[in-house]
Order: sequence, then C-alpha cells, then structure tokens
Amino acid sequence: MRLNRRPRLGIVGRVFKNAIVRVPGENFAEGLTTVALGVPLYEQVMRQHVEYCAALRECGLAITELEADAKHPDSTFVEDTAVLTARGAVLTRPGAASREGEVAAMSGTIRGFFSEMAEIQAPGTVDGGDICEAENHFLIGLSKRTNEEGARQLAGYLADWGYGSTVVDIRRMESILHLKSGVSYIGDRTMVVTEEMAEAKCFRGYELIRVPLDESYAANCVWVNERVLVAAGYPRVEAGMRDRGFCPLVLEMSEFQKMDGGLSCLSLRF
Ligand code: CIR
Repeated sequence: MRLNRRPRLGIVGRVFKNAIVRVPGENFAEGLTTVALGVPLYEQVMRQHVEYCAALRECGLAITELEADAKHPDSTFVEDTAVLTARGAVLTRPGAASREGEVAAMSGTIRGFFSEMAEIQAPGTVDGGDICEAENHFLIGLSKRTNEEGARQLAGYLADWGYGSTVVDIRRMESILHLKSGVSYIGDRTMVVTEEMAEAKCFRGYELIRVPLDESYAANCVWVNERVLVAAGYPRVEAGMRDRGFCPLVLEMSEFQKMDGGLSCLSLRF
C-alpha cells in the first residue's frame, strides 16, 4: 500500500467547474427513506445544505442553485436525475415512481450547459446515484432503482462518447440503496469502498481505502478538484484519506442521511 502523507497537489483527473443543486423543500421529510433515523429537522436541513454549497464554492465550483420543488420532496437529491460527463449528458429515468417528474424539471438547466445530450427511455430506469465515474470508465450499479435495460442504454451512450463501463450488481446488498452508497472514486486511481464491496473484481487495479462496517455511510464521498467532501463523524475514513495525501473537507450530513441521502446526491458536478 502506498502511504503518502504529503498533500496531493493537483490530483490527476477531471477538473470540475460547475455544480447544480436544488434547495430542499419544506416537505423534504415526506420523501422516500429506508432508514429509521428520525424525522429531518428543516432548519438543520437548510443549514447543512448552505454549508454544502459553501464547500463546493471553496472547491472552486460555480453553483447553479435551483429553487425548491414542492411537488418532489426528494428533488434536492439532484444527482439521480442525470449523468454528466466531460463529453455529454444523459438525462436519467429514476427508478422510484415518485421521482419521475424530477428529470423534466432539471432538463432545461442541463441543456443550458451541454450540447451533447441523451436520455434513458422506458422501460429503462437509471438513478444517477448508481453511476460511479472513474476517469474514462464508469461503474454502473444494477440496483432496485437502476434496471438492466437502463444500464444497457447508458453503457451504449457512454460507449458512443468513448467511455468504457462495467455493470456491478448490487441488488442483493440490502444495506445500500445505490452503488455510490458503497463506493466513491476520489481521483488518483483511488476508490473509497465498503468492506462488503471491496473484493469485487471491478476494483482490481485501483488503490482502495476500505471503509469499516461501522463507518459505512462515509463510503459516499465526493471528489472535487483538490478536495474530497466527507461526512462528519467517520474518523477512520477521514484518517485513511489523509494518510494517502488526500485533503478531506468534512460536512455535517445527519439530516440528509435520515432520508437515505449522501454527499454525492446533493449536486451534479461537471
Ligand atoms: C430516495 O430514496 O430516492 C431519496 N430519499 C434518496 C436519494 C439518494 N440519492 C443518491 O444516493 N444519489
């Protein structure tokens, strides 16, 4: 294992310039959840969202902030509505019926940034949270939200743009909603991955930061240029990153966690 305690200045890989976020609605607590962590407190939701946006700005991103969408309580989890690559954008078709309308509400914004666009068509479904970009290769999670037809369509669009992809079946992993609940790519050929997923073939060739079982939530982190956003309260994951020269930026996520949301879900970055 390579240990490098010096900060990695200029992490190799994609440069991110923009992020799209959506302000949480007052009915945020009416969204979908599989966890029993209590009801999110709206004031804290808003505070954590403001801090999240400030962190993205600190990482050098220009933020497009969309107004709250009361018709869709989960719509602050914008990541699920699109897959944005350096060569084009794919509008998804989220797997949960209550979230279908979120894409239409997002597509105009994305069209303003991208000339190359594609769309997942029925009966395909894809949630952006199932898509993990690692340089020119994408891992596509098959989950309760992303089906085989959606994965097939997405892989085709990505191939047209010169990207490779590998399908990773997580349908039997009860503990994670999306692929990126269990794995994140943070640049420099490094994946942050839960113990449950770490032995999967698709991670061979990458350096792994293994997330202990009791810190699993921290496997969802976000690489943004020279920083990695990490949820607060997971000291071993944070230390693992620092040991390898990454520079974590720690954020409170308790209220989003109550609705199955992680750091990556709250923005589309490109
Ligand atoms: C949902 O169940 O769809 C939302 N409550 C959480 C979505 C989290 N999104 C993500 O991980 N990309």
